Parts: sequence; structure tokens; C-alpha cells
Amino acid sequence: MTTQLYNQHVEERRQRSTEILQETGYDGLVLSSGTAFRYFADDMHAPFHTNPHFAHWAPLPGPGHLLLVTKSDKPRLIRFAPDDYWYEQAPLDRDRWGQWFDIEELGSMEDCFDRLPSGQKLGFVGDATGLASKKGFGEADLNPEKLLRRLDWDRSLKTDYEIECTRQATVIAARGHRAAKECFENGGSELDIHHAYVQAAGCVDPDLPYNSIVALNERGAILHYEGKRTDGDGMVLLIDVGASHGGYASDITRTWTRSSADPVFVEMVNHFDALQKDLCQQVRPGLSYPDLHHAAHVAIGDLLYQFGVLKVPGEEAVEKQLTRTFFPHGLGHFLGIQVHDVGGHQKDPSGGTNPPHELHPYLRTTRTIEERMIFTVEPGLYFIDLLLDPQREGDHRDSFDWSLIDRLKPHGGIRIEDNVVVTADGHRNLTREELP
Ligand SMILES: [Mn+2]
Repeated sequence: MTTQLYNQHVEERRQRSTEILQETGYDGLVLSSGTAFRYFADDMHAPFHTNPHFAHWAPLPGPGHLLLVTKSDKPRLIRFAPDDYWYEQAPLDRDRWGQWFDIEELGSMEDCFDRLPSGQKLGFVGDATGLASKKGFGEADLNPEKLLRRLDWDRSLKTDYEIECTRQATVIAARGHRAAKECFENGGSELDIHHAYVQAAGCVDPDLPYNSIVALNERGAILHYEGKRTDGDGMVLLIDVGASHGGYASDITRTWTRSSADPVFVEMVNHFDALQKDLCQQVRPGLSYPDLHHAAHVAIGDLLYQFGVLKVPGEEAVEKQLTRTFFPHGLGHFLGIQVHDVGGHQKDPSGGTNPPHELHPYLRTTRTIEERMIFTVEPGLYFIDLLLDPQREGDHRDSFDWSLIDRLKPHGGIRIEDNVVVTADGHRNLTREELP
């Protein structure tokens, strides 16, 4: 990672934080990296996820660290470094980290909290609220809503460093996706394909930003299918897997077919790929994301009409709410430290929200598109019994070609997902730079 980009990123964090502290009336901000979560009645910990507000500042792994940010001082990193021989305790490169932070290292989380100054109005952000209360933080200063929303807003517009981290995460995922496609083409099972992916990506499962979705045939219609069946020789693969770099995620979906698939479905996937690229092409500042979501519904309606699955054209199909039967999720979401990143429903920096339209409750982004946003564009088209069955008996049953639907149903569905960065006058499709 280029140090220069990270320098700029920290510098921008400092400037934004000064503004945020002024707006919210705090002298300083305490960001905790988090505490390890232990399963109920067990001595095992869940995989640790750093508090994203901490990760926004520093790609430093592990729980217990505190970061103190004030309006003028160099940020202070109070690092939790326990005397522990059970886990690896990699030393911190103090010369490197010292460029950006004043560093202290202590052996207990309590001691870390004791190093925080008193007599200042500090806002605490993190899950270690018990320790924070003991240190004297008042209830109102633990994760104050207004402060959190202001930080979320800040996170929704990415720096060049963050864009580069996402690009690197895309390069890793693209390697995995190429290997997964090859494994599928050779008849591999879901488990084989998953292994091919992580092997090529050079990581283990907990490094993935979310559980991989590797679905053969009809299982592609289960939106968050996480199983790994061992029978292979599928006709269709729907694979939704990302990768991480520097704490930032990529989130990529592809749908591939083999010669055993119905030629109509294969042709549909080709058209759907063109449809997805066309939606990405429309991304530019000033466009409302819900309008792009609507455009996706019309385009999917037209595609279904063209293939004869629906007997009414796109606009009419959307009006009669028929496309929702095939495309029941949102077009996409912000992407960053969190796979479903924050700020997607926010109306303004102070915290008002724009909820999605009641007909599209799963749309995770209602913002107007701005430069420096990173989001996914992931239209889908599935044959889901739970959604099809009511239509078979419903008022619009004659608008569907049921025999064609039943013929295509064993193929599951199609989803194609790219990660897009908004530029001053358009966009950059990070995914297509690496993967067809
Ligand atoms: Mn996604």
C-alpha cells in the first residue's frame, strides 16, 4: 500500500474530525477497536471484526486498542498489547506507525482506558461501553447518535486510499473468481469451487468479507445460500464472493453456464450481462440511486418480455409489480469497510434518513449519487417458488409463460455484480477492469 495515499487519508480524517468535533460540541473522539465476542456458555471467540469507525483510521488488527482524536493534537493510539503466550503477539512497527500517531502500549484494556485524559468532553465510539462508563463517560457520550451519523456520512465518501484498498480487494477476488470458473467448467462441486476460490485468492475463510455463496443450478435461487454440496457437474454456477484488503471489501457476483444448460437460459445470461453493464454505464454524479434501481426493473421486465417469460413489456410489468417476482432485492449497496456499508439511507450529515419506497423495502441506497461513493450494481433474476406460486393463482397469471418458467426453473437464477467508484464526470468499474 502506498504510504503517500495513507498519509493523505489520515490527513483528511484529521480535517474531517476537527469539523465533526466542532459541529457536535466535543473536545475529542475516542474510537475503540472493539472487544472479542465469546459465544454463549463457551470459551471460544467469534472471528473478531474491528469497529469500523476505528478501522476507518487505522488498519490495525485486534481488540482493545483506543484512538484519541482531538481538534489539534496528533492522534493518540493507545494499543492493547497483552503479555499472552496463547496467541501471536506481533510487535508494532513503531517507526512506521509513529508517523501518524503518538503511540503507547499497555497490557490491559483497563490500563488503556486509564491513559485517556480527564476534564475534556469526549465522545466514545465502540462496544466497550462498560469500561468507558467506569472511566467516567456519561450515558449521553457513549455512541452519541448524532456523532455516529456524522461519522457514517463521512465514511460514505471515499478517499483515494480507500479506493485503492477496494481495487486491491478486487484484484484478489478476481483471481479467485477465475479459478472458481475453471473448477466449475471442469465439473467441480460447490465445495470444490469454494476451495478453488480461496486457494487462488490466497486466504482462509475468515479472511473473506462475507460467507461465500457458491450455488449450482436451482440453488442459485436461494439469495443467501451458504451450503457447500459435494455433488458436481452443474449446468449453472452463481458465485458471490469477495475479498479483503486493508480492511476494505470487494463484493463480486458472476453467473456462468456449461453446455448442459438450456440454450434459452444461456442466451438469457448473455443478455443479462449486457443489461448489467448498461446499468453500470449510467452511473454518474447527480443520478438518484433509486432511479437506477427503477431502470433495472424496467430493463429486467423488457428482458423477460423479449424471452417470452412475461407477456407484457417492461414498463407495464413494473407497473403491475410483476418484475418483483423475479428481482426481489435492491440493485446494490455502499461498499467499504463493511460489505453493506453505512450511510445508504442518510438524507444529510446530521442523521436524517430517506427510507426506501415501500415497494422496494430491501433497497439499501436511497442517496443521490456523488463523486467518491463506492457501491455495487447487482441486478438479479431468479425463479423462486415462494414468489412465483402466488402469481400462478393471482390476477396476473396470464401475463406469465408458466411452461417456460418451469423449464428454466432448474437453472436457479442470474446475478451479476460489479463494484463501481463514482468519479467527477462518470464512474470507474473496478470489477470489469479485472474480470469479464
Ligand atoms: Mn453485494
